[in-house]
Amino acid sequence: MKMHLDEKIWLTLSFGMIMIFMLITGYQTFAREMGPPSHKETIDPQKVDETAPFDEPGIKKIGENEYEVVMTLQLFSFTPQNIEIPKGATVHFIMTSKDVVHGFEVAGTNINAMVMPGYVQRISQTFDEAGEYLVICNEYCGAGHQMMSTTITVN
Ligand SMILES: [Cu+2]
Repeated sequence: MKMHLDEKIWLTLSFGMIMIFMLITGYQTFAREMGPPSHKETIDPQKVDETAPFDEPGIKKIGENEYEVVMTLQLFSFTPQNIEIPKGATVHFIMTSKDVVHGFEVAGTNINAMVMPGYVQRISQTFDEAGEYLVICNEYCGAGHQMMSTTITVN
């Protein structure tokens, strides 16, 4: 098979680039442990109500202006509802779903996560600005999906 010199050059270049990208990604994932987390924290979605800490969803003060919010998501609500925290508080959300895949998006912040049945989702956020933040489910979860919302009030 006769190949044009230009074709050989481009083939070598593109193959080389793919190899370099794979090496960089592989190095970051395996040597630097920068890969996305996988199966980190699991839970039996049928037994959420009996499994700590989800047997007691709510807001808990755990330090100087630091709070822990244990939250369950279910068709079509967030538990607890209407969270209130003081300005500047750091909130650690610990969430799971009792049924299908839901979303946890806090408008006006960069919190935007999937909450899946069988998995525990953890997100920490410091609320430096006072106001009422709208929390919505952004994963279509059924006929009442558009009603699934709550608020976080920072004052
Ligand atoms: Cu939902």
